[in-house]
Amino acid sequence: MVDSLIEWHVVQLTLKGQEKSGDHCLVKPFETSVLVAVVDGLGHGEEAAAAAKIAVDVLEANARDDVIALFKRSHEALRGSRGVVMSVALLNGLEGTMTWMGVGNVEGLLARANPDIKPQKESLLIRAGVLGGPLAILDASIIPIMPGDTLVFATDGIRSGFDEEINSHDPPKEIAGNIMSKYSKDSDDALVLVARYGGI
Ligand SMILES: [Mn+2]
Repeated sequence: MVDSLIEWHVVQLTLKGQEKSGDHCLVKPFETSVLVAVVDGLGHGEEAAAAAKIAVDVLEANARDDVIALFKRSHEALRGSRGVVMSVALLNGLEGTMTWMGVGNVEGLLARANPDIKPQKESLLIRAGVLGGPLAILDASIIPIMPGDTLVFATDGIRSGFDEEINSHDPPKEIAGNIMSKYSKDSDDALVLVARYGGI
């Protein structure tokens, strides 16, 4: 799919025997920015899916808030639920920046299109905790992004090490498909979202 700022694709797999996946995502485009989020409800099945939906609904309804506020609101709304882990990125086309943040273990990776930029790949620093449960103090980071850069979010139904699949010449759909087919576990729901920044 192509939104104003990014070309993106999501692939997901529901754990065998479950009707619903506990892994959800949201891509919310604005005129000059786009919010990208991946949420994993704790455990799997119905209750995990319900918790993930609460988080996505909060993000959707408050998408113009800053990233830390989004996590705080989600945390409040999730009290009494299973809880979720979540990673979020806000790509700002006017400033050429990405603010990203994670709690729990939704892995985030940014791969650079320009081969001269060091480092070529950056990992999202994730804080320990569960939204709706015990939580460390929140922390977001902001980095510059350039057209062609590729952002990947993956839930823990995907094994680590998939960064080898990320490059700037393959379309997001192909990258997402390759990661899912080579790195998905059989023991959990799995979701991988790939977004390529196009700039304004
Ligand atoms: Mn999971």
